[in-house]
Amino acid sequence: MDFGEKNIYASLFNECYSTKIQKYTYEFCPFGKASQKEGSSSTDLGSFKSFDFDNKGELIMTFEDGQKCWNGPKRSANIVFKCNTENEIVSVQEPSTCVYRYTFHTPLACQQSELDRLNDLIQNQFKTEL
Ligand code: MAN
Repeated sequence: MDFGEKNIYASLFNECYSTKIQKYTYEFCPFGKASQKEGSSSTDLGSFKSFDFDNKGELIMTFEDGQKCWNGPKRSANIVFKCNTENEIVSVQEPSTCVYRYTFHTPLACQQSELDRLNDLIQNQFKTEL
């Protein structure tokens, strides 16, 4: 498995994240399972299948073979990783019934170009203060 440059994504092993969004609490454990909870009931949204970069260079983690949807497919989830300061699920959509899309913020997804841009901002700030 590809854990990214310097294997940084391996640090997500055995971690789980969850966020309450309206009536559901959405959870996922990278390399484990994704679920949707409501009160004491939990619906399986799938198990970890793959870890790929899309055409925008964003990392997508795919979970498949979850609990079957009434009159529909087995539930599945795609987790889109975006560069930000905290590890946090910030939104979950259901673009088609029983197909879920999480947006997950993590500093692990920051590319060198984004770090360079931040560095430029800091340098410029410093210059104007001198
Ligand atoms: C539950 C939830 C929903 C899903 C429906 C489908 O209510 O899992 O997200 O759309 O089942 O019947």
